[in-house]
Amino acid sequence: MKCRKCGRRAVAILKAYGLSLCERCYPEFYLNLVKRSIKRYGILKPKEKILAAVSGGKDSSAMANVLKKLGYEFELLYIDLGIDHYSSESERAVMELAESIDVNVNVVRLEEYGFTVSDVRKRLRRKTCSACGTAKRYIMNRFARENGFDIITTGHTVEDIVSFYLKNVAGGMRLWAEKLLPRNEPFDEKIVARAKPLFEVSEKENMLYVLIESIPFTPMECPYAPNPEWKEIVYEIERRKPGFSKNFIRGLISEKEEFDHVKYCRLCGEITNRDICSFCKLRMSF
Ligand code: Q46
Ligand code: ZN
Repeated sequence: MKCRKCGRRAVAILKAYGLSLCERCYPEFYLNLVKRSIKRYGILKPKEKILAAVSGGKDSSAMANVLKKLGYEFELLYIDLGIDHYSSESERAVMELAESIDVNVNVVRLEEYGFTVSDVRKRLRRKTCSACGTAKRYIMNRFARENGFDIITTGHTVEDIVSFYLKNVAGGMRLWAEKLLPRNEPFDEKIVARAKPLFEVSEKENMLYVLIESIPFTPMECPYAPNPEWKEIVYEIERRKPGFSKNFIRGLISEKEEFDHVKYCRLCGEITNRDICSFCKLRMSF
């Protein structure tokens, strides 16, 4: 297959966009993709002091590189969770990444708080990921606040968001959760805003970007990672219906926006998201 832009051999076959690109044209496409979402959803604001949380994996490494290329000023935060070889390998990748983009990197070790994720694994076993998530959120927020950062960015992808949503719905949990939004504003002065610059980007797109651009990352997976069954479901739907995940989250966001802008019908005063409610509109046709 040939590159749609220049006719060279295509390496990126992007079914969601009906597009094939070569390794020279793909990075530009990717940068524009992220730039567009940041703008469209107001994910980052000018002059914010950004703390980019990185894990050493492909997604957050792609995020840090793209923020740099788009001209943002930021520092990195790596949290050493104390997961044996996985943590040391991740830290090595983060140090290489920081050097490649010439950005300051901060390291916080969970051990400083008296335990590691491996300790959690030994004692609480099944709750490893939820405890690890609690520790990461706590450290990110506290570090950012104490060091004067305005916003924390994470490398969450479109698959993270869609799989989280489906899992919640299937488990009978409430549909609306902060985790689904591209940006969360703080509701208290102790909380630092959070943003997901890659929330419209897929893991495959990140992988292509880090490989083509030779961005340092580790392919190693956390040994405690749970069975990725919900993500596999999302990949399977995406395989059969290319573009599903992106359309899905765009739909979620616009639904949320409508929800946030509750209005009252000009004619009857009932709740609606327009000027005149659909019932009154219906009545008007009789
Ligand atoms: S939560 Fe669970 Fe991750 Fe923590 S214990 Fe490993 S897999 S690192 S994203
Ligand atoms: Zn090309």
